Parts: sequence; structure tokens; C-alpha cells
Amino acid sequence: MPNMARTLYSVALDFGATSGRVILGQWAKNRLTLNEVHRFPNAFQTLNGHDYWDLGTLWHEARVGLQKAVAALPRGATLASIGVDCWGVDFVLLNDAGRLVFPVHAYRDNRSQPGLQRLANTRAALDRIYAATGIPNVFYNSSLHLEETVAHCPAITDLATRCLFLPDYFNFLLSGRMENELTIASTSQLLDVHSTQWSPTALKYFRIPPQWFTPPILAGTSLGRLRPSLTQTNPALAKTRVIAVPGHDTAAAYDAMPASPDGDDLFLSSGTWSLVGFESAQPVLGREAMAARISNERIGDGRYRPLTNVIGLWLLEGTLKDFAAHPTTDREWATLIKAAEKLPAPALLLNVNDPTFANPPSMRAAIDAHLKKRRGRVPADLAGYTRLICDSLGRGHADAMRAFERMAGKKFRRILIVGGGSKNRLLCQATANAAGLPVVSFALEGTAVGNLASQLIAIGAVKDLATFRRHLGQNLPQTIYAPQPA
Ligand code: LFR
Repeated sequence: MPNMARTLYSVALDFGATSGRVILGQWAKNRLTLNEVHRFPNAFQTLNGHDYWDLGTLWHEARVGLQKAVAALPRGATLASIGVDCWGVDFVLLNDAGRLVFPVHAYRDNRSQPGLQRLANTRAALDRIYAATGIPNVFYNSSLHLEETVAHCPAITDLATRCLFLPDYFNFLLSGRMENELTIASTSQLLDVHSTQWSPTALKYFRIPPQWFTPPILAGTSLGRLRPSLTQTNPALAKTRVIAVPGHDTAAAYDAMPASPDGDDLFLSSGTWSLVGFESAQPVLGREAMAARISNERIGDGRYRPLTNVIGLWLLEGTLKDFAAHPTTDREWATLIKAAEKLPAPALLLNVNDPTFANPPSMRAAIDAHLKKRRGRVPADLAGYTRLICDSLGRGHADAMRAFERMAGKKFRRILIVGGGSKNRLLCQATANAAGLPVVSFALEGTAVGNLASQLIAIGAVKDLATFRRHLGQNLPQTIYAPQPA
């Protein structure tokens, strides 16, 4: 048990689908300080019509970041622990020696479309899978991608002995241990919603070999020391423990929410996706929940995070690519947001659930086509698109909130927002207006903070998550957006 009075150093490896970060956390006197030592872009690459992740580059960046973290330590200090969180659903297939036996596809690859349609058209199976897993039928589910792999490459059942989700795989590269962690397992649509075991119903339906998985471990489990090849006899890393934190970035971000203990806060982790949800002791199930695409993902300790994936700032990230001049600095962003704020509210908002926005060749063209189909006016410039996207997301967030209130019999009092979108004034205000609730925005790297929180609890520096949140809330700058009348 570490001495609580001592300063502790831990590293969060935080892999996002569009960028990654390596963050050195310092814990002293009940206060967490972050030092982003490394940031790198991430993107899937398309080969012959399919989308793949470049894991070699991601691992290289993680190692560069780890070296920079060590270099940033004060003289004589050591790294207590390291943890990995990552976007959800994507996985690797391995043999016993830990070698990759299948290329790593990205979840936006359209290979899951036939399986998605088949399940959507089979009412009985659709109900059965939702009742078993609590996860709706969505194109990115690991279940559909694994189903496609097994169906189109049957030899894979001889080649692969193990399926690890990406944070599990990075944990393996760090520690040498192959484990499936619960939060990331819960994004697959293969976990039993009523236990912490794999679902035989789902594995059978998607024809996925059950032996590819082991019983999920809870977040906070120690996976042992770093592999010797990584410590390179560096005394700062000699005793570093690899902790299986909530491997799903959204679970990590939710852990970082400085929520009130009475459970009245709705959470919004806003980045490439908008993840709108709350913490609950029970899942939210049934026909209506399935129709509202409520996803009963898990918290590190096994409880539930019913949430809805709203398409998020992916809409804006995609649209920006279609404009030669787009903002890159904070200042240019502020100018764009200000111009968008000045515009009149759009007469017609986007239906943010339209599947054509998932992975279009041009987002601007997809938005234009969507508007024209519904006889809406196409925006004149980038400010116009920005306004339209933020207002549409605001309404999408509010719709998700109302569905939760109806189905879980709750009433939310605040919306807490973390992630890149928490800095977007227009988005925060649009959300407050559509929901009729105050939006509290925290200047917080939610995913990295939740990752570090889990490590600090695991190594005994913090008692539990409630204690961590209390300490965090005391030192955190926040901005409150009150709802404005229309
Ligand atoms: C956010 C996220 C979402 C997940 C999506 C796909 O980064 O993890 O929670 O649904 O990416 O993995």
C-alpha cells in the first residue's frame, strides 16, 4: 500500500479513433495534475474498399509517449502504474503465441451491413439479442464484425485462439497477460446483460467461438509489471504496474464525471461521438428501450451505464474536410463559433440518427442530400453548417434524455459535459436550450482522468470512486449554460 502522503505518478494511454494522448498524472495532496506529454493523430486507412487500423503506428506512439512521460518525471521519481483506455468495439484475433492472425478492421467498415440488415429484419432474433445483451443492433457492434469474419474466412476458427478488444490487446503488449476487461467487453453485444459473463445466446446467433473469450475481469485488476523489454532496465519503470482500467474510453470518461451522489445528473461525453447516459444499478430493457437504441454498457465495477450514441462531432469533423479553409487554432475556432452563433436558428434540423451520416465519402454532400430530401435549405457557408450541426446535436441530446426519463422513471436536474465538445459554447448552449436544463461544462480530459482514477484506486492511493469524484469536483473550473427561452 503506497504512502498516501507521497506524490504518485501514473500514465494514461488514451487512444481515440481520431487522436491519441499519453498523459502523465501526478497525484499529491488529493489533487490530480495532468501533463499531456504526447499527442498523435489517428485514422483508419482504406485498402480495396475496407477500413483498417494501423496498430503498429499506435503502439509506436504509445512507446514514444511512455518515454516522454519518464523523461518528464522529477529526478529519482518512479512510475507507479500505467493504464489503457480506447474507443469501443474493435478487436484483434490472436493465436496462443500472441500473433495477429487477421487484419484489424475499423468499426466504420461497411462489412457489417448485411448482418445488420439481416438482424434488423428478424423481429424474434432482434428481441432475443436485445433481451440477452441489452445492446441494440448497430453497424459498429463487434458481434456483427466478428460474424462477418467467421462467415467469410471460416479458416479463422483454426487460426485464432483468442479475441482481445483493443485496450485488452494493448494491456497484453504492456504486461504479457491476455484478459478481457468488463467495460470494453460490454460494448461487443456479446456479454450477458444480467451477469458479467459472455452471452451463450449471442455467441450462438453470431456463430462466434466461445473459446475466444475468457471471463471478463473487473476494472482495477492488476495485470502485473511491465514486460522487461519495455522497462529496458530503466529504474523509473522497474516497479510500474499495469492496471486494467475501464478499457472503454466512454466508461473511463463517465468515471471522471464530478457527479452529485444523488444520481440526478445526466452525463454527456462529447467528442467524435456524443455519449448521452447515466449510471444505474439496473439495465433499461424492453421494446421501447430497444427502439430508442439504449445501450446498456457497463461501469468498471459491473453496474450499468445506459446510454445512447448520438452521432456527435463526427458530423462537424467530416464537414470541415470539405472546406479548404477551416479552423486549426483555438482562435480560429472561436471566430467560427462566434459567426455561427450570430446566425438565425435553422428552420429545419438534421435527423442525427440518419444512417447516411455513419461513413459517407463527403459529409457535406450527405448533409445537403439529407436536407434536400426533406425540403430544407442548404447552409451557405461553414458557419451555417456549424450552427446546423450544433443545434441538431443539441436536440439529439435532449431526445435521448427524454427517452431515459420516460423509461427509467427519472428526472435529471443537470447535464454534465466533458470531452472536446465541452469547449464548444454553441453545442453546450444548444443542448441546454433543447433539454431545458443547465449544462455544466468541465474543462476536463474525461477519458484520461477516469483512466488515472481507476489506477489510483487500484494502487490504494484513493479509497473509491466517490472519494475521487469529491476531490476532483473541489478543484475543477466549470462553466454553466442556463437554458434560454426560444
Ligand atoms: C467513443 C466510443 C463510443 C463507441 C464508439 C465506437 O470513443 O468508444 O462509446 O460506441 O466509440 O467504438
